Amino acid sequence: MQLFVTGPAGSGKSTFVKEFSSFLSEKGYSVACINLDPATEPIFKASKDVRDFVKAEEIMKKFSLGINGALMKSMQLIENFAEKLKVDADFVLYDTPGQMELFIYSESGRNVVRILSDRFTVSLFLIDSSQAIEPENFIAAVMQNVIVSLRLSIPSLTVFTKSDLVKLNVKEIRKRIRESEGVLAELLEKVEFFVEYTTIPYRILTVSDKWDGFEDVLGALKELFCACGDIS
Ligand SMILES: Nc1nc2c(ncn2[C@@H]2O[C@H](COP(=O)(O)OP(=O)(O)O)[C@@H](O)[C@H]2O)c(=O)[nH]1
Ligand SMILES: [Mg+2]
Repeated sequence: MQLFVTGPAGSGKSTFVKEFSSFLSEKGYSVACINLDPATEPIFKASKDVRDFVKAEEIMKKFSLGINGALMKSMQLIENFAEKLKVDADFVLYDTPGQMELFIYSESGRNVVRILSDRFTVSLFLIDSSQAIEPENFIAAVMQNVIVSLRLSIPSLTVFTKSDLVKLNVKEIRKRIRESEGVLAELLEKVEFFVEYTTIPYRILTVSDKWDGFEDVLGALKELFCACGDIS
C-alpha cells in the first residue's frame, strides 16, 4: 500500500511517518519510508530521500530563486526521477513537503503521486486537533481533506493529530453546529451534510505520537480496500 501523508506544516506528518512506520514494523509488515520534502532532512530512516537528488537550498542558489520558487522548481525536478523513488514493501509511507499547496496544487506534485501510485494508494490528511475544536474549523479541515482527495485523485482519510494535547469530541462539535445561530450557522448546517456524505464511511481518526489511535488508522486503511482483497 502506498500511503501519502499530507497536511499543513506542523500538523505532525514527519512524526507520524516515523512512529506509524515503527508500529507497522512491529506488527510484522515490511515498511519503507520515503522523504518527498526537498527542504527538510528526514527524522526517520528513509529508504529513499528526494534530498539525495534535489535540495531546495541548493536550488535557491543555483537558480537565484526565493524559497517558494525553489520549492516549485524542486518539485518539477523530482518529477523527472520519481521512478527512482519506488520501493517494494507492504506499506510505503511518503512524507510530503511542509508546504502542502506545493504538493497539492502543482502539476508536478500530482504527477509524482501518479508515478508512485499503485492500485492501493491512499492519502492520510493530517490536521492538528487544536485546529479543529471550533465547528467551522472542524468542517474546514474535513473539506480540505476532500480537496486533497480530488486533487490527487486518490482516497484520503482525515486524521486528527496530537490527541495527547487535545481530545476532540466530535459529538459535541456536531451538537454545537446544530445549536449555533446566525448566517454562519446556516452555512455550517448545510455543509455538515456534505461532511457526512464524504467522510462517515471513513470515520473520525485521532492519533498521537505515543501510538494512540494507530490500530484505528490501520483498521480504516484495511477497510478502505477490503473490497479489493489483500492490501499488501
Ligand atoms: N504533543 C505532541 N506533539 C506532536 C505530536 N506529533 C507531532 N508533534 C510535534 O509537532 C511538531 C510538528 O511535527 P512535525 O512532524 O515536524 O510536523 P510536519 O511539519 O507536519 O512534518 C513537532 O514539534 C512535533 O514534535 C503528538 O502526537 N503530540
Ligand atoms: Mg515534516
